[in-house]
Amino acid sequence: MPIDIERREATALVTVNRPEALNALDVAHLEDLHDAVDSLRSDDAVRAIVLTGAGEKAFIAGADIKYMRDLEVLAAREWGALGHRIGTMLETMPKPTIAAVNGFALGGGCELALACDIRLASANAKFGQPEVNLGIIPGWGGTVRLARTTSLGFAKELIFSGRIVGAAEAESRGLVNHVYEPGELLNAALELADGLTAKSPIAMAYAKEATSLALQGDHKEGLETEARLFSMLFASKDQREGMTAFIEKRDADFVGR
Ligand code: DAK
Repeated sequence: MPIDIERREATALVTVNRPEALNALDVAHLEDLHDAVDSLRSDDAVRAIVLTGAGEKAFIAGADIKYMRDLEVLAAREWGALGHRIGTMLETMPKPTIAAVNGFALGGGCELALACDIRLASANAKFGQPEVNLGIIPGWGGTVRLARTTSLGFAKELIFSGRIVGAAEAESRGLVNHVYEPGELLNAALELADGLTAKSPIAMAYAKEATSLALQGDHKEGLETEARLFSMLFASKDQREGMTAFIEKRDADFVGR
């Protein structure tokens, strides 16, 4: 299968499976990744998603350069739109998405990691937007999300120069949340995801919706959205259950309503 989906209770592990090409995304892999993310997005049994790459060398080494070389303008536009749809789904679906970056995350690979809510990396991970070396620019959200996640100056430096950075520098810039030894990364990502699946899914969805507004749109509107979502949770069973569980000194059993 181009993309493997492994369900581990409420966590879905999605693996791009093309290690012989460092998990570069050709049409089959990009379309399959789109369908996988789309189906998990609307599956209520799935409460968190971990995205990674097969093998020990790469997360995703970008869009497939051999495929893209002969694209014409309209086909390039469609190719860009498909990658954008995946990024937007990862970014906006009402459940957390975690990138477990286990090696090269270049070009489109870095962009898909950036579309996830949280990025964990192995110590051998490498990040970059080297599109400029191919005569193009990032086309799956990198120009916007890299700047929003790190800083405008750092994003411009990486995008203009194509420079590849290691995990330690990525961590120091806020591009990744934590760095692990390669053998520990996947377990750490799954453990984090499993922990998030135990929270109230409705509180998680609202937390993601409100926090995602932090760096976009109007500040006042963001605060109003937070206030609206916060108060709406007081109509949920999960708010009553979470607070009752605290008072009764037991674990909460959330139902997502
Ligand atoms: N595409 C196709 N094949 C790739 C690939 C890629 N991005 N990356 C690696 N491979 C393949 C290699 O061709 C090689 O296959 P064979 O030649 O053996 O058949 C195999 O993977 C192993 O790679 P290497 O032999 O090169 O391995 P090394 O360890 O020596 O080097 C490397 C690893 C990651 C430094 C090197 O492979 C590399 O530089 N790869 C390219 C990285 C890159 O430039 N990535 C960004 C791609 S551009 C758009 C929207 C989005 C995009 C574009 C347009 N529109 C809106 C239109 C996105 C663009 C990109 O992602």
